[in-house]
Amino acid sequence: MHAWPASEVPALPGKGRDLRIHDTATGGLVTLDPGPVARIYVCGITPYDATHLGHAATYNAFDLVQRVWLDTKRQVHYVQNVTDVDDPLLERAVRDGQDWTELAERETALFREDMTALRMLPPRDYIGAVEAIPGIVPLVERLRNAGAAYELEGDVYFSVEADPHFGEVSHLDAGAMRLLSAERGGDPERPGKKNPLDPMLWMAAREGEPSWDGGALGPGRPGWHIECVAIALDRLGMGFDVQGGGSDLAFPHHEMGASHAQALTGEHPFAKAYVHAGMVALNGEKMSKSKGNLVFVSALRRDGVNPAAIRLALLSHHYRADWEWTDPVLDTAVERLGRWRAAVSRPDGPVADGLVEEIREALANDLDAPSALLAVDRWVAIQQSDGGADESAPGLVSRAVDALLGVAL
Ligand code: 5CA
Ligand code: ZN
Repeated sequence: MHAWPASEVPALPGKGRDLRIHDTATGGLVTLDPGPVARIYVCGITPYDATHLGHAATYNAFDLVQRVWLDTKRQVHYVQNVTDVDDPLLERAVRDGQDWTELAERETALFREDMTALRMLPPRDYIGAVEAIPGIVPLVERLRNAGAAYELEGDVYFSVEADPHFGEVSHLDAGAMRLLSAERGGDPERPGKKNPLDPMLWMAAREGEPSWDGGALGPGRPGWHIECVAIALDRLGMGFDVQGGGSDLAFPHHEMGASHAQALTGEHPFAKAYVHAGMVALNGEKMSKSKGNLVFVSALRRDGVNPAAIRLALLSHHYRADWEWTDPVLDTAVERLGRWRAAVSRPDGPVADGLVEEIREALANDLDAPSALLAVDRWVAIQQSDGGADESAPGLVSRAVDALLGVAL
């Protein structure tokens, strides 16, 4: 699958700092030490509805990770999937009487447009679940041959006992796991499973649903977690730097994915850090496609809202916080964008080298974008009150805000 075009990342003087970030598995901050090519896998959308601000906030967090790494003069191998076949997508297609492939293609195209408008850097590999199926089948066969998977009425389940590290990503107790499993695509109540938490690896073909050749597994379609594992192992291999997504993916998705990969390879860990973004709410509830309480990026753009203002609204919240989208959040961002644009269009300003370091410091400290915005606000305020004679400063500020925060002034 093709991704979307990259916006240019302006070069900055000096070099950024190594990223310290919160890792769900250890429950604290870790300083990442990627090689010359940093490796990150970020879970992509299930394309049955347009990009909402919750998605945008999560992808914004991982775009910052990529920008911090680029600023340390590393390359970044960023992989993202598209869950272009799964229960909710098929259910939505049936509900609306449309072809599921057309629905997925249309919403993925809109997602690309939204990401481009928001200046999110694209992944190097953008891979759909459907195109990953030929790589998924042999992994499921291997798990079954190794005794880490079993068959139940034609479906194949992963046995969570096969991974001695199961539970070490989310650290939940069995009761919480069971509840979340039922809420998030699992089937803990199904009779005949060895452990109620065991997730499906391969679902035998169902009447009226699409299916693919599964070799010895028979025709069917892949489970959700193995999709991301197959893509990540194929493109990045074990022990990559960051597995990313919203906090609702910590369990079961990232827990199960880690266990699949660890059972397959006998190695640990799947990812060196598991990084999770907070949930964006609307009217007091998490924005979600299933609830329908959504603000779409494309709708805001259609209403004439500048994508740079949307991005500033996202950046004004710490990525790990749960927060609420409200009109004042956007109004503040629109006002800030105007102030910043006016400032960088002036012929001179206060020396900005220190500001660049402040932005770098804030982002390296667990992606503290709100502090980075406040640092820019301070430079703008000093320029307004005292002027400043450095003719190169407005250009430097503009380049730093673009390179590190993805906001074009
Ligand atoms: N396709 C799977 C991942 S493999 C999936 O979860 N798709 S999704 O479309 O439901 O979500 C895409 C990303 O947006 C996930 O990382 C999810 O955690 C995040 N996300 C969904 N809703 C919100 C929200 N309200 N706030 C913040 N992030 C959200
Ligand atoms: Zn995923």
